[in-house]
Amino acid sequence: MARGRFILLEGCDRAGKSTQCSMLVSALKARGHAVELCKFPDRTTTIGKMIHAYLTNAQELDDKAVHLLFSANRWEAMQSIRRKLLSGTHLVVDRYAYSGVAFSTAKGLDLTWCKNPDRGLIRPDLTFFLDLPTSEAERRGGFGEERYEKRELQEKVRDVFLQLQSKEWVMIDACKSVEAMHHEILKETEHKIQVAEADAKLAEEDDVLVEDMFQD
Ligand code: NYM
Ligand code: MG
Repeated sequence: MARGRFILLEGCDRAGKSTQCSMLVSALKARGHAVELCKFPDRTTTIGKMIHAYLTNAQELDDKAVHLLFSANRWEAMQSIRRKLLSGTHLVVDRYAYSGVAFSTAKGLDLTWCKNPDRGLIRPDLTFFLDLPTSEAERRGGFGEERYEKRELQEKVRDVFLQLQSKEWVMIDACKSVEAMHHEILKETEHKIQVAEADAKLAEEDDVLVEDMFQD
């Protein structure tokens, strides 16, 4: 049996990631796949609550300390993510380590320093980057409510994201309609799943997880 695929959606704030994640989960479910949604930061855990307090300006924290909390919030989810993927459940993930590096580097921390705590996390099989010009993001509702939702910072964040781009990335123009984006994302995801299933049938070995985030 093929393990589940790790499908990541990344992008700046207000690009439409959460909408696309839930549409993708529903579409995959409707096609009979076992699939779950995961979101980072996961604000429900003890670490996630500290992150939430920081993001909503209820609490001040050193930039490096909060960077490590975001990373720890991913590490605390790894056992559960590994178990789900190995049992054949696909995961649609709303933000991950690329957001971690992009936001902290944009604030002025060193890029390599930012990557280090996330090294060895499970690597996504497919990453969609929802690309939206900052001027357009600003026009969308709610921009400016949380820490980081400022034009100058978002522009820097986008630059770092683009530096981090790797071969499993698919660029999505987030100015397109919700439906058009969904169509593209679903098509690429289904293709990825079909190839994995076909490979698993042919292969002698197990379909293994890759736990080498940022190790190349
Ligand atoms: N963010 C998110 C980080 O700064 N580092 C991280 O590792 C992650 C996962 O948190 N502005 C930032 C990006 C967002 C903010 O995310 C909250 P969301 O998706 O709006 O809940
Ligand atoms: Mg947000």
